[in-house]
Amino acid sequence: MPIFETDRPKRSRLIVTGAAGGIGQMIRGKLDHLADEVVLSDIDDVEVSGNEVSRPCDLTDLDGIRALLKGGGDVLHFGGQSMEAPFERILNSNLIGTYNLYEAARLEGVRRVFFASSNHAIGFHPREEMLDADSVTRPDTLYGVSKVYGEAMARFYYDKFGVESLILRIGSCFPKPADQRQLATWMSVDDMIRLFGRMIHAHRLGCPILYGASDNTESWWDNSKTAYLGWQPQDSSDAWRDGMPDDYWHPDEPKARYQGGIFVTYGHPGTKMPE
Ligand code: NAI
Ligand code: 15L
Repeated sequence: MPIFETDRPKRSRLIVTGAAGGIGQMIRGKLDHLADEVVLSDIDDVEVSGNEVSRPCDLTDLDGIRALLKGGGDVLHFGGQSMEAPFERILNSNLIGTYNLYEAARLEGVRRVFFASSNHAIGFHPREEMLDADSVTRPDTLYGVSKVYGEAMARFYYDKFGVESLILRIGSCFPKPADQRQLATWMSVDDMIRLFGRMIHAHRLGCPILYGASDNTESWWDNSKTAYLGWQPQDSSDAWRDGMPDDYWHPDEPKARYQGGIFVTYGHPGTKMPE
């Protein structure tokens, strides 16, 4: 049954972590219709305008995250390590950081979280395989492992404490697709904003897993099991198909065989950040 936008009203507050990052900077300024006040948070202060306020906070600081979430509002959780990195960094920003975010949500009464997961949680599936919300995870990096952990944290906080999450395994969210692989994985920022709308206005969200890609002709992901949200991507990578450099290597090379692309070829990233 479709969920109508009138089901749950505009929020008084929307909190965005990772607001200084690539996606954070693309979405800011496009959230006014979803909330009266948009709270932008990253490690350092971020530039604000209109209905935005800046509240810097390190995700490793539980008290700081509690202060950020005090007063409620939905959370768009984009903060964290967004590439492969030594375990120390993954541990701090993604494992401790995600626990702190969900624990602060429970303690401060936040009911709804958008969790920015990644295609690297499933990156070792071959490109010929169509995945859906029930596909097993096959992380391709320690970074991908941290996203599987984040998805489990989201699910646990829903089942046990009722904190709802929309888990989005984002493909490649950039202004435009950068290579042949991204013709399949690309997601436009406007399609992401439309998804925030479904998440915020849905009367019941639950804890669905979705794949974050636009309406691209080449597709490895099937979102039909979460069609109850009524999200329909409207953009497509096809506009960039002609003229995209042919960088599809030999078809048996791992970076061409697997959905995670070049991430599957990375070696162990080490444990500690260099001094
Ligand atoms: P990004 O690396 O540009 O931004 C991440 C932000 O998180 C940075 O501004 C950084 O300062 C902040 N951050 C990191 N550790 C922090 C900490 N301990 N405390 C507070 N802030 C911290 O990443 P991007 O591209 O904007 O991605 C956002 C999220 O979406 C990430 O979680 C990433 O894993 C996920 N994602 C992004 C994809 C994309 O295509 N851009 C694809 C798949 C997932
Ligand atoms: C990700 O998870 C990264 O955060 C992003 O920078 C891209 O590499 C993206 O995946 C991708 O697979 O294209």
